[in-house]
Amino acid sequence: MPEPSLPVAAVARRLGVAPSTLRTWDRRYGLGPRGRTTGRHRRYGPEDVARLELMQRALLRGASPAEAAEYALRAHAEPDKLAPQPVAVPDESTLARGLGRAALAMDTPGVHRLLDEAIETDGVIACWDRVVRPVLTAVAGRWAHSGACVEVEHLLNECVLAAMIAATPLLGPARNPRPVLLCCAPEERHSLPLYVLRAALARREVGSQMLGAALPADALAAAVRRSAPAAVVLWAQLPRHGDPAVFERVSGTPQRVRLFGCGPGWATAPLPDQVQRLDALADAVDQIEAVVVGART
Ligand code: B12
Repeated sequence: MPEPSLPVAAVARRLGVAPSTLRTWDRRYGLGPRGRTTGRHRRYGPEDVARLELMQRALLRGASPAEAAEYALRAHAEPDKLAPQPVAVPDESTLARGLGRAALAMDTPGVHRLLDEAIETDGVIACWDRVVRPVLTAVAGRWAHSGACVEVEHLLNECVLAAMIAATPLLGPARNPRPVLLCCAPEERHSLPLYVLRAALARREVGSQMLGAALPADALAAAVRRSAPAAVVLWAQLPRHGDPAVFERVSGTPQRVRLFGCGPGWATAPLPDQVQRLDALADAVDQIEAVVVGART
C-alpha cells in the first residue's frame, strides 16, 4: 500500500507557515518531499513531514533557518545522537527570535514555553526588556505598515499577561506597610507594562494593588481614599490619555502619597511638581521600592 502523503498546502497549514516557505526550505536546505518522482505536484510523506516538524521545533527554540535545517536533517538521520541537545542554548536575542516566530505561527503553547523559559532564566525585567518588548514592537510595526497581524499582537498580549501574572508571587505580609497602587490613566487600555511592574515588585516582596486598564478618575480617587497607598503609579501610553489633571484627583489625601507618571503618554504635557516621571522598568522598580520600603542595601 502506498504511504499516505499530503500536498504542500496541507503541510503548510499543519505547520502554520506559508506554502512558499516550504518551497524555500526545499530549495535552500533540501527539506522537500523525497519520494516525489513524477507529476507537477509535490506530496509530502510522513517522514518528510517529521523532518519539517523538527525544523519548525528548532526555529521556535530560536535557531536560525540554516541551523534549524541542519538540525532537522541530522536529527532525522541520527535521532539518538542528537536527541539530548536539539539546538544550541538560545541567548537573549535568539529567545526573542523564537518568540516572534512562535507568535507569528499562532503557536500558543510555544509562546508560553518561551516566555516561561525567559522569565526563569533571566527574570521578569530582562524577559520584558530583551525578549518581549522587541517582539511587541516588531509585531505592532507590521500592523502600523500593513494593517496585518492584529491577531498575533492580541495573542502575544494575552500570553504575556498570563505569564506575568503567573510570575507574580502571592505575598503574605509585604515589606511595604502601605501598598503601591498601579493603574492606567482614564481611557488608557495599554496595561501590560503595569503587570510586568507588579510582577517585578512582588518578586522583591513589594506589595501592590492592580486597578488595570482605563479606570475613570472618580474611581481612582475613591481607590486612593480607601487604600491609603504609599505610592500611586499611573500609566499612559497614548498622549491623548496623558492628562496631568488626573494627578490632582489623587493628591491632597490626609496621608502623604508619592505620585509616579509612567509611559510615553506623559511626555507631551508638563507634569505637576509632585509627580515623578519614570521612563524605564528597572529604574521604576528601584525607585518605587526605595520610596515605599527604603533603598536596597
Ligand atoms: C499591546 C498593545 C495594545 C494592546 C494593549 C493590551 C494591554 N493589556 O496592554 C491593545 C490591543 C488593547 C491595544 C490597543 C490600542 N493600541 Co496599542 N499597542 C500595543 C503595543 C504592541 C505594546 C504596548 C506596550 O505594552 N508598550 C510597552 C513597550 C512594549 O513599549 P516600548 O516603546 O518598548 O517601551 C518604552 C517605554 O514605554 C519604556 N517602558 C517599557 N516598559 C516599561 C515599564 C515601566 C514600569 C516603565 C516605567 C517604563 C517602561 O521603555 C521603553 C523605552 O522607552 C504597542 C506598540 C509598542 N511598541 O508600544 C501598540 C501601540 C501603543 N498601540 C497603538 C494604538 C494606535 C492602539 C489603538 C488606538 C488601536 C486601535 N485603533 O484600537 C488602541 C488604543 C486602546 C486604548 N484606548 O488605549 C499605537 C500608538 C501610536 C501612537 N503613539 O499614538 C502603538 C505604538 C502601535 C503602533 N505602532 O502604531 N494596543
